Amino acid sequence: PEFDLAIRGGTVVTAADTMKADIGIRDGRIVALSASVTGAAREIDATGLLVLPGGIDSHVHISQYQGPDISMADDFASATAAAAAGGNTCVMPFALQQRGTSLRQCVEEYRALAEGRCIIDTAFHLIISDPTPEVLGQELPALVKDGYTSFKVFMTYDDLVLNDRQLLEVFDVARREQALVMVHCEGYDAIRYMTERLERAGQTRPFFHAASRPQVVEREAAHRAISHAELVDVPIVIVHVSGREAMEQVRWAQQRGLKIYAETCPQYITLTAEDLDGLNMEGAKYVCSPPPRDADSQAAIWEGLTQGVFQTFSSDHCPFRYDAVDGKLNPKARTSFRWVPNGIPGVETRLPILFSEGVSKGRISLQTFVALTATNHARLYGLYPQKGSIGVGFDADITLWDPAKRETIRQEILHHGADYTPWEGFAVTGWPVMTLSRGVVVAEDGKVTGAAGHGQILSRDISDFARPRGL
Ligand code: DUC
Ligand code: ZN
Ligand code: ZN
Ligand code: ZN
Repeated sequence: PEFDLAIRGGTVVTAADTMKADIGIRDGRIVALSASVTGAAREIDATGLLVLPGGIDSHVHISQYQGPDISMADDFASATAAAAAGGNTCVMPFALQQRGTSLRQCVEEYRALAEGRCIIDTAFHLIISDPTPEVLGQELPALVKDGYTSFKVFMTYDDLVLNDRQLLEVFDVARREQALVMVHCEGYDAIRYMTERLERAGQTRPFFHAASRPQVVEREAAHRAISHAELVDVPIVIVHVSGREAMEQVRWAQQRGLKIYAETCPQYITLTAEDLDGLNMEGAKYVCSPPPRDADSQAAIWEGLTQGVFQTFSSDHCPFRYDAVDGKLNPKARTSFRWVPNGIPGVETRLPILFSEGVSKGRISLQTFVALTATNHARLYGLYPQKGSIGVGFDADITLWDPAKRETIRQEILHHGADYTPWEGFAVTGWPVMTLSRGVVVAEDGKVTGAAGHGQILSRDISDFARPRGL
């Protein structure tokens, strides 16, 4: 047969178009897109379904080292299984440099954890916590050439924070190597000050996590990161923008012609700081950074999503078990919010939440949905045109989507390693029915069918979006 597989009768959606078309697949790639594709060894009937580029989640944390007493709830097998069940075909986790260690060695350790375990394709960003002359001068340039073309830096956290000079030095390397820097914008000193003030007042429940890092803390850091990026003339991505104030900083910078890109996440359109106010310690289930804000901020995030301020909508999947000594309620966490690990699980629920709240409720088009969940991730991080769209030559990374299916998000239907979901009981319209990774069905009707090891570890190209303004 001419094709290994044909997907027939569906409605193909890309970031540009919606069209009735059949897809022909050979050797894991899309080789035909036309009104009718026949002559395939196998056919999938997509009548009544949307045929979408598989979701790409460019911000997930998997098996990331959290210190001696805390463990992440997912390994590469469970995280990629959950991702596949949620309609994703590619995830981008982080290889974290621990201070005092070689970046290259850290990368090899994370690769070893992922090797042979992934169900869908995976590509690592780097986290730079110790920008020594060796890291800046040799290791980073070499790693960029090896396909690690983006790295994240933090403006807070004891073990990760970079000072302004270090931030500038990393930006400078990024400019020279045309790598893309993702910046976690929250100010270290302001958080320390607020945390100690709250603790002195006995305000230590998880609820006060949000009060310890209000919007002004994120806004100030976003402004500082943007200003440093302007000084160096380097494009950057402001990740996990949580509310109006940081969104307005990004919009202001974009209007000035700066190459400032931005990401937001499901928690910032669906949760608020009130969710941290659960009975007793339940609020710990919602502790993430930046924290969810309020209704006005949710409206601002929608403005940003519809006006093009945000290029990507990622999960920031960062899973910890709630009821576990190495998770949300570790012994120290019971004494103060300061010790509750920051992060929530969400890789499996990202697409349904944005589809339901965005497309089904008429806030965004199908094209915007695809751009925000797949195409822009591939373009921004150097996987385009291998991934991120449906067209001849792309990997056959495809999700069949039922736009009318109603589902209620519940822990019992999910595949992640966490023991809860922040969206328990959340009703959605629109759900993935089948996920294909390079032409192989890896999830179908809520069952993961892909084999660990099918997913490959990808290296990425230099991104066009990382080109400085002057070049
Ligand atoms: N930053 C992230 O990107 N994820 C989880 C926690 C954090 O601070
Ligand atoms: Zn993180
Ligand atoms: Zn972060
Ligand atoms: Zn994150």
